[in-house]
Amino acid sequence: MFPKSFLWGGAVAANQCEGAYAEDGKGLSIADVMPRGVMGSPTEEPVRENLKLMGIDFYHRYQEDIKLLAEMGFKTFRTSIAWSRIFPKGDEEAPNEAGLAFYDKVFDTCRSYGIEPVVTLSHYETPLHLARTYDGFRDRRMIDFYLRYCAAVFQRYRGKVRYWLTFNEINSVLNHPLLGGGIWTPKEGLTLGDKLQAVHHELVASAAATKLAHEIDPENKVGCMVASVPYYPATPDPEDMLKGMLKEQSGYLFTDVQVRGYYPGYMNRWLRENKIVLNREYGDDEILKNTVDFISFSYYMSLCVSSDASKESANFFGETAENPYLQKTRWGWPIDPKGLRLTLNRLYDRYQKPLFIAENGMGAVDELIEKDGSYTVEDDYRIDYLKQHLLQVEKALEDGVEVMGYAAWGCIDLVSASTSQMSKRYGMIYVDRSDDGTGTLNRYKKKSFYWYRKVIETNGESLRE
Ligand code: BGP
Repeated sequence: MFPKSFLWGGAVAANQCEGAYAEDGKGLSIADVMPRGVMGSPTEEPVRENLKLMGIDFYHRYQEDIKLLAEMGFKTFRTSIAWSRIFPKGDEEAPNEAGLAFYDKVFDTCRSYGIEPVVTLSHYETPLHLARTYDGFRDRRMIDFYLRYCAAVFQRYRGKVRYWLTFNEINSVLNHPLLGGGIWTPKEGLTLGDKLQAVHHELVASAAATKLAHEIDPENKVGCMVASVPYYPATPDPEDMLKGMLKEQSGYLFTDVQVRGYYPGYMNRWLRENKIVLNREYGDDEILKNTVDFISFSYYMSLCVSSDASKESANFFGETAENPYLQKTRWGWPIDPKGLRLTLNRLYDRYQKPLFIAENGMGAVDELIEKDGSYTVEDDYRIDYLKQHLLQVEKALEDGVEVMGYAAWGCIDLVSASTSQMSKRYGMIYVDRSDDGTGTLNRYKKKSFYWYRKVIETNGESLRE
């Protein structure tokens, strides 16, 4: 059974839906120069092919969009603040009033429908100037720029926003340094030490932001946000098992620090083995003790590893082995609902903190059809995916795990983070826009819209129908 207070809802990110990339004083962000997501190199200037420049025009249509989410019965809406709307370059002294005013309207609209905003402070959208001038979080000065931004929004939205996430998928900086850490130097030019130094700066920034949020409003609840991927051993060979454990440590590193307040022992082994000396300043350990109130994570898949190199192949997710028990999405993401129950249990066993599923969903190609004089999408595949995952959330609740809520990723279609495509859709609301940028931007309700509305209305009871 889902608790009465369960936060049903969905999630988006500013850079993938707002558009209006240069309006009302907004500065450029890294997303504005990544026309191919992580699949290609960033460009010097924004180019027209970059679908994120217009996104789904949420900037001008937020009222219509939030109204639709309210119609589905949303209790929560996770979005991010585009840092470069508030501090266009990132290192200014004073915030941009027009940017602040925009989010006042967004959060007020949510509140008018009784929707609780969950706000990510940095979701793959570091101001471009900070990336290019400072090499993002490799530079310690980023901590102060980030905190200045946090202070401005914590003060401005005091009482309007109570749930904050410090960095989206903070562990992504290891694989995607530009996306996760605003690091302009190409990935190939970075050592593990460079990346761990940036990690340290982000962790200190996150902990200091947590402290600040609590000082500005004791009602604030701050969460970390990690991409959670369980790694399964390809066989019962202890070597495979161990490999999975080591892989998982590169994710746990972040939650261990953000939830426990200090670096785990295996971090010392990493540093020793790779001969890395981190630059840690006096006082950092004290700051790290400001731990989060809850843990949020994205869950899309499990992956499989083998100690036998011939069984692994290089792909989008690194070196992984095939899992013969799982189907994949069209983009090759393994589908594993039971892995979500496993993840929830593992995180809860490890930390005993409330968990919030900040993202989950399936990217798919949808076909808009005409039905009863209107347009819709018969997305039974999406309904099935979400249903199977939510049934596992319910099982985790029965296991005794404290789950605060569930936010379906891309509840309204938006531009993909990894590929920058529009055709990789997650939504329950269809947005008429194609990969070539054409389309009316009209919104249409998919079959999953009505399905999710019923799930929320019955507090999960209808999942068992
Ligand atoms: C997560 C990101 C999101 C989002 C999602 C789906 O990693 O936090 O921003 O986009 O993945 O990924 P994609 O858009 O690449 O399909």
